Amino acid sequence: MRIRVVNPNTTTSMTRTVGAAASAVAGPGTIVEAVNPTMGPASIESHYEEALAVPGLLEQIAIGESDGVDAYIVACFGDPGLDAARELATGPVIGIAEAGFHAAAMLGRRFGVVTTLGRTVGRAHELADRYGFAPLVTEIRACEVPVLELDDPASGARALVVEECRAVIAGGADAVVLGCAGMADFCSEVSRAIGAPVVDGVSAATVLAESLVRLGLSTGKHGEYASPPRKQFTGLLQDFGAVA
Ligand code: 5HY
Repeated sequence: MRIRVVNPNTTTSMTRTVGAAASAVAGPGTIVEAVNPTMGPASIESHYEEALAVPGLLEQIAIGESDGVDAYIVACFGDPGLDAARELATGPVIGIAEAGFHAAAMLGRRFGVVTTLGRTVGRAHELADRYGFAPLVTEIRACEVPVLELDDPASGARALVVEECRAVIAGGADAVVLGCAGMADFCSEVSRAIGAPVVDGVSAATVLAESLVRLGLSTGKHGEYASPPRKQFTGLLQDFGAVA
């Protein structure tokens, strides 16, 4: 099977990070392809950047459909464009927040989240609510390291994430979800440091996508996620009318 991991921002080093995380857990029969748009924000840390990342994400989904991809992962913790991607895709489309929450919910009574900037905490709460996990979430904390500084040793990101994850466990959570695709390569180190389960949404989404494909399951296309109606688009988006 072919799973396409779409990093919706345009930073190729993050695309390599999420591709490596997905490939590390994918089964022998799974081909993992990590991609990112050529247009859009270098990172997604605001509603504005999230909105402007969606056209590039959808372009990658459309390309995946013509390539015969079996499932997709939206590798950004805001799960940007997830619903629109499901309208374009045949196979399952899984967001890393969605996957992380589902996995963490099976590891204990309650879980917490550690994300990047405090301004993205509200979005994470909104997603937990949408996916039905709000009653299980103890808290959502921010390490206050910008996405693009996570892999800069000078940022002290790893130590800060450990500190915030330790606080989440001290606060009564049984597990922690990492709130950024760029933290995917922190997961094992942080879990060892705090002595508690830490979930990386990229890895969780990969194994969930594989399982759904293996079960022969795909996105339901008879209702809300049916292909969008064909329509004229103009200006910068003029080519998106042909995508649907
Ligand atoms: C992510 N932003 O996973 C989110 C993290 C965040 O560019 N990739 C990004 O801060 O919401």
